[in-house]
Amino acid sequence: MIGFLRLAVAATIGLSLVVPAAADTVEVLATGGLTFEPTDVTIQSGDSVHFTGLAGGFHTVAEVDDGAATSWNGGFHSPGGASEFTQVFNSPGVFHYICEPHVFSGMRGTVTVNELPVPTVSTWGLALLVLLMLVAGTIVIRRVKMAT
Ligand SMILES: [Cu+2]
Repeated sequence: MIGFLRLAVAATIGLSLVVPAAADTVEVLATGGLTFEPTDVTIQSGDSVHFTGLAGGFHTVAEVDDGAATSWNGGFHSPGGASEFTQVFNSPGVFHYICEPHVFSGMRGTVTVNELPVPTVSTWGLALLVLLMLVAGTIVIRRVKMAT
């Protein structure tokens, strides 16, 4: 019984300390007004941006260097004629993109990707750990009392 409790407590500590952050997906809409809404988004490393509304307005999504209008740099690029496009960002940095047909109308945006935060102890993990420690402590105290 005590061996099982030790294992349970150790597993709880391990699980509560390493809680991977779930990857998020941010929505960006290519509008009829020749804008990306929102124009600038900030995400965490590992998150995605989902671009929609591309086909209706003949929009594209193409990464460019440093926000320049024409320096297509071979980064992410929506397939031609796609109605939607998803890009996963696994590296921190600032990524500028344009709509190629409408770049001179100012149709552009940026994705700022921040470093993934250091994992922290989750509230539920901590609560479960405290509960298990209370149960284990109670059992140990009862066994000590029974033995004496
Ligand atoms: Cu466009």
